[in-house]
Amino acid sequence: MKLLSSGTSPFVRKVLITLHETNQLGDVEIVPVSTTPFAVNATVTAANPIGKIPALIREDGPALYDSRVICRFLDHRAKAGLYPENRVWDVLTLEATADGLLEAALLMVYEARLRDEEQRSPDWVEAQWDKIDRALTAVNSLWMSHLHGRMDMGHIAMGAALSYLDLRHDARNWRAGRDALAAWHKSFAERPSMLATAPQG
Ligand SMILES: N[C@@H](CCC(=O)N[C@@H](CS)C(=O)NCC(=O)O)C(=O)O
Repeated sequence: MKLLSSGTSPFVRKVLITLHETNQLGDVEIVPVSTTPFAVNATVTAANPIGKIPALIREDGPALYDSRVICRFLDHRAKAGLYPENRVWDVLTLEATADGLLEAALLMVYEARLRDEEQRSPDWVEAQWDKIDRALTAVNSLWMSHLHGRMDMGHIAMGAALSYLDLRHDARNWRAGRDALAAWHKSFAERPSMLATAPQG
């Protein structure tokens, strides 16, 4: 299998952490690509018509996307138990919260990098940050006991999301007033799978 990948994509990182945690890294060739909405990559669109990474190219079936589908596939393939039946809706909701936060964080980056100065909307950027702010507050108040339980895909998605905030939005100081979540992330970030997938490039 081939994983269309980039060294700084937090959605790719979710998949890489999952590959590490489920011991499947050796089954996947990492293929670095670069793609944005304005510089579409033909290798990516051949696998995923939406034009986004990660995409997982398989020998025995259509390419898989997006990160949620790929991670679920990898969990199923390894029988790793990252979506335990007794709390699967919680896991999926926490993963959706992390992914939603990440989508807003990425849109903020795209606004700054891909749009000309006169096209940018500071209000729109702040509205994206508001989504992130609400998500972080909700996780810090509602999800800490889940995060302190056995590791599942919710943990992996949240670990990747918080580390992306450190990478791209450090100045926003997401930890302020969220001691519980900050402490959880500090410990999760020390996992070998997190250390091995630190952003590159
Ligand atoms: N929901 C998707 C989001 C993936 C995504 O936004 N990937 C970014 C890189 S971090 C991308 O490929 N952007 C290119 C584009 O938006 O055209 C997933 O979970 O895989």
